Amino acid sequence: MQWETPRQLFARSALTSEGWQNNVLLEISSSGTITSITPGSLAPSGVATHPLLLAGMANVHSHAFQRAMAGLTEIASGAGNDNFWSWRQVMYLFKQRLTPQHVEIIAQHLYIELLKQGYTAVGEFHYLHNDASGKPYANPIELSERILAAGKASGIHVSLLPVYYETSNFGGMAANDGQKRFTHRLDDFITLLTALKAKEDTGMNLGIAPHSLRAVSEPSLKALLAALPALGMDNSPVHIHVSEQVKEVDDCIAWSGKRPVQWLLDNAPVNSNWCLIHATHSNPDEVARIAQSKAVVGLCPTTEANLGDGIFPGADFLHHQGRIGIGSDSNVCVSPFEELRQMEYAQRLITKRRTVLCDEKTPSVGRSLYTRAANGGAQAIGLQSGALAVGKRADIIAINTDTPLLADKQEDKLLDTLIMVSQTPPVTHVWVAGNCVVENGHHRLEEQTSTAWKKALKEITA
Ligand code: NGQ
Ligand code: ZN
Repeated sequence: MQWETPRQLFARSALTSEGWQNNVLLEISSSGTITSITPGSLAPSGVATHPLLLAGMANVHSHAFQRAMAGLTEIASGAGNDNFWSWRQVMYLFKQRLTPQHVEIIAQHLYIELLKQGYTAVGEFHYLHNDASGKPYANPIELSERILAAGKASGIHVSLLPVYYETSNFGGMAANDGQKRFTHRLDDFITLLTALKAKEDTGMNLGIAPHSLRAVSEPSLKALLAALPALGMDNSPVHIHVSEQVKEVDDCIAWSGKRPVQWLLDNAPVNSNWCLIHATHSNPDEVARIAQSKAVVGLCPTTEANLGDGIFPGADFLHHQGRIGIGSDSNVCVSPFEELRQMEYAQRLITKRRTVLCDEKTPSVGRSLYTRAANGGAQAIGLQSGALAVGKRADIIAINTDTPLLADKQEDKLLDTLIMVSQTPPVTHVWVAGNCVVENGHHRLEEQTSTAWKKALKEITA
């Protein structure tokens, strides 16, 4: 599909890598890179004036199919002990009903929603690989291709993170029945990576996701990492769920004598290519070590709240200059602004302080959260984006500031209001690598996609 590529964008105000600038003219190359940023310009004739431009946000962690079960897991079972693990049982049943067509339409619908709310890229932690009986599809990359098709149709950038999954718990325990759509043998997984690597182009980049230390044995994790250079993936993103639940920490200690983050940092070459998803139950030593590794912690505040995970020690991590990104994970929330608000509020509730995730250099909570998550998010999914700067991808959003809450506010106060105050999402335009995919709040496929989504949901829940 051809999207319109403007060569110039003009804004009265823009948050660039140099800070806030006024009357900014941005020029974009035909390949979708920002080639110049000139503050103090006049709007060229025929070029629209946007009130406010920001770098688009990367969503570092999504399980697209879970968008279709949002709201369906909120009725108590009656036993009084609903938790992450009982939610997971429901999710395992739900995913059994999904056909490849369902996977594609759910993802396409989700990606349009993400774009309309201001995300310009998504790290899809993709672990549905097999059919409902656990057999590979005739085309073993069928479901990965469905995700990529959804990305193409929507126009969002997809960083595809195929999941390697083999065990049900630490120490090589066999995968259970609920996990049969996820599992591979290591050589088959490497074949899958080879096939997907050949599809890597401007619209997609490939990483890997060993699911968790629970789901991947130590020898397989090491063999998988050792296979990356031959695949041309030495610098590709590596994402892993780690230390999300207390039970996972306890099980890891029982298996190895170490906590999960500690075990990972001791046994894997964690560096700036890595993204540790959740890392919720990290102790002060682990927090300092993650920051030092330059890995990004992929925080998913709304899902972590929804699933009763706990709260990551964010204040301590920022104090160590730790890098963060945000993920919509189970997709109960599709707004980057709401995700960041929940992140800050969780920190306030646990520290009993205000204005937590910021520092003297960037005292605005909104600006601190936004710039950290945009930069860290781009790093985590391997994209040159996350800031308005020459040489970065033109992943950009425009905000309507002519609303009761935003009018008459400027710069940091504007961003603080956008993030910390609940309001109608004011994103008007979204460009992904320079292509305009949301225009005046509208995506050209939204009506037909929502019709297809409703039909799919009917089939799935029938
Ligand atoms: C997931 N959800 O991969 O969808 C997990 C549950 C698991 C989150 N981690 C499955 N939020 O961890 O085994
Ligand atoms: Zn997850």
